[in-house]
Amino acid sequence: MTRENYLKIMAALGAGALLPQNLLAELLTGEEIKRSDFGKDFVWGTATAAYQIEGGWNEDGKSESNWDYFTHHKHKVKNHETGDVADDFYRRYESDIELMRKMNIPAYRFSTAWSRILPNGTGIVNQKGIDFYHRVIDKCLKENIEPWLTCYHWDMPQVLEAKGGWTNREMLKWFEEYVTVLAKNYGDKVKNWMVINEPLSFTLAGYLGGVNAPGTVSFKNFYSSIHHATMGQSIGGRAIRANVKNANIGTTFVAMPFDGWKNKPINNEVAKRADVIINRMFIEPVLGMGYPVKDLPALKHVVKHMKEDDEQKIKFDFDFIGIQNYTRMVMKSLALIPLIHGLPVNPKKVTTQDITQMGWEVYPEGIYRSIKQFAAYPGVKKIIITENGAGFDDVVINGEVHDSKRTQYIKDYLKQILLAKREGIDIGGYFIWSFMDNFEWAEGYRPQLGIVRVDYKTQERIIKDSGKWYSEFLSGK
Ligand code: GCO
Repeated sequence: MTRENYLKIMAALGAGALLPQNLLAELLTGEEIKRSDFGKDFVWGTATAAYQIEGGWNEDGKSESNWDYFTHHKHKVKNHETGDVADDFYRRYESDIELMRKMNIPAYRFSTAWSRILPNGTGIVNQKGIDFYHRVIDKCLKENIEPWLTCYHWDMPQVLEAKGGWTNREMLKWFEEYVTVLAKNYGDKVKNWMVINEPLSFTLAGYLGGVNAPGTVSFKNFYSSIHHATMGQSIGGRAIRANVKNANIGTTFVAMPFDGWKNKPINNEVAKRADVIINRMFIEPVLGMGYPVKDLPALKHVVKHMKEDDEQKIKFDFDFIGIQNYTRMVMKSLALIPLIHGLPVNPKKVTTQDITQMGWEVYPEGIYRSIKQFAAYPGVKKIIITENGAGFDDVVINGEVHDSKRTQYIKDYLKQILLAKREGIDIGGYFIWSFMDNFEWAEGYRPQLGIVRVDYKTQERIIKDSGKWYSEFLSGK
């Protein structure tokens, strides 16, 4: 989500002072990181999501998804762009996975499109959809790339969204059925699973902010979808546990630190409220801590949706927690704004560092702080960085992309991850967002977050300098 969209949402929602920079980080300055610094078992990968790369939106029995519907009918995406073709991964998955291999990338995080698997949302399974992901998974295995499967990265069959999607409690059954189909079909081959990608994003941006599918602007929808998505995490986790032997099960969250502008108490309070919404709301119930209502009384509107047994069913013992960090936000009080009573300050005011195409401050310490915050929960066993990356304006010069800012970004964030690891936190892996440029939701195709460039006219791929750096780093010791 861009900063502008965050602002819109924060404005609807109700949304700092700079913490001193992490002193310890200075210890790392100048040190070149090596793959071996992270240990032998550390998982290195890149990530994508179905709707952002696949295209083939109505091929082989796939039904219309909520994102197909949203891009075709709501015209809220920049330049009215759609994922109809995207990176054409549906046809090019073989050469794309071969490219990953060529780049020495050992793990690939991708998601499946519910609308390919169960076009009606529930019921009849579409064998051609099932087969597509078998081919993707088999190709990964053949190339010695470990598949990491995300069950839900924001796209569902439109028939279900039309019934309210995550705002409808029936979703708990629909979702369980879908995840069970995935687990039963792919469980022999795929051992690493993530249930839901960033529940915050589709509940906040989709049901309240109106900028993602389905595009509603409703507190009522927001509150009900929060509870059902939170439950979905555990329900999905249990469905995988029941059907996949030796599964490594996680789920992924937005993770970013919030500071109060100029460290003023009133702004720090805003930062605390934003922290509840963005970082705490979806994980704490799963860990058995309940919704953080004490720190944000408005969450009583979420709790209202709890039914008998939900308190038990909402818990799940995840093997790992995926955290996705790009930036941090500095918050300033604005009483009129509901819920959070503040807004993020323009990052230009808080940093002299680069701002990415998404309007996000480059803030490497943020990933360290988020890791520390999530690792502090006693119920969190292991952390995996399931997304991190940056969008910058890339230029092709003689068939090359010299994206030095992106390479520097990745190196600087990796140093901070190493720092947290050296403090004894169990961090199991790192996935760059993204393997290749792709459809960036409400922003369309302008933001380029890939380490591989995609020319959308020709579908040509060019490994950017950042991709070359990653591949060299991975081949090293
Ligand atoms: C997310 C999604 C990705 C985005 C990426 C850049 O975290 O928002 O998982 O699909 O493309 O984060 O915004």
